[in-house]
Amino acid sequence: MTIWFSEFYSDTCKFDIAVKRHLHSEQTPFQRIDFFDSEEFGIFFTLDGYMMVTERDEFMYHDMIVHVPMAVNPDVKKVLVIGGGDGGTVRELTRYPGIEEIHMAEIDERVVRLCQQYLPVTAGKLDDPRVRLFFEDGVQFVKQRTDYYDLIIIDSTDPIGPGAGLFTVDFYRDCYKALNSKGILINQHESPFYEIDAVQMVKAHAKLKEVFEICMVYQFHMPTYASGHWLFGFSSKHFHPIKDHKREEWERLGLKTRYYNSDIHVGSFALPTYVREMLEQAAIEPEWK
Ligand code: AG3
Repeated sequence: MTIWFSEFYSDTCKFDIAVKRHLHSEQTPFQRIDFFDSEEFGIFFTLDGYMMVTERDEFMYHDMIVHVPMAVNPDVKKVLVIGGGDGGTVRELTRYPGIEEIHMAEIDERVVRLCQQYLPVTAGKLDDPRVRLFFEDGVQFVKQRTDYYDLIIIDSTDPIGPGAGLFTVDFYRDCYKALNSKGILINQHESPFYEIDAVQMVKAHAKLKEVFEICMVYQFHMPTYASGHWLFGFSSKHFHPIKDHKREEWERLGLKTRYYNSDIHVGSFALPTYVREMLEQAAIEPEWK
């Protein structure tokens, strides 16, 4: 008998992975956490039934969430990661010798501890001396900082459950305040294809446009997320992701990456027409604020 993990992408469409072993299941005060082992994707974990990280494709997500902003401002010294309890984003950040301080505000300590146990390659740099973990709500955490970070990365779940507060105008305003005058904000920006994700994509863009001077969206291929087509937001006070792209400077760092490269950097901001149109039409509605 084969056991399958299924994630529904709509009422009539789902994605299945054959499970070799269900390694762990736990309900925390915030969410349900499950770890599985599989032939195709290796070990993977889900929160409230939604895919978060698989051993096989996490490099795509973590390359694109970190190296895009770092190739725009390689002088980043102070970074805040909100969410990201699996440690993949922090791992990529620790590869930059110039980064002095990495704060991570993760609401659920159990995600961190279980990823350290089951996904050590992803979580393996959380003990870097530059990293400080705060097991706090990111919404409250950013309120307490002003003019401090060069880069904030919102490595969140979808806007349901504990991640909902990370998709509000007030939260984006607090992030703006916590960033310095050259600050960049990267956010997990959902996906354009299935209705349920596309609605959130449009809302997030409309809200970020209210707050940041420069507000762009870039795409990447993510096999284990709905439709395989996922987005990050690049919002910024000063740097433009293409005009200020420091191609040579980043390449001189000599970082070996499996997904990101300088051509992908530029290409990822070229969006399909249907996505561009959805984003252009995104406008804030009073009840979203
Ligand atoms: N963050 C979750 C991205 C959204 C997943 N959504 C979904 N499967 N419906 C992953 C954290 C990686 N550090």
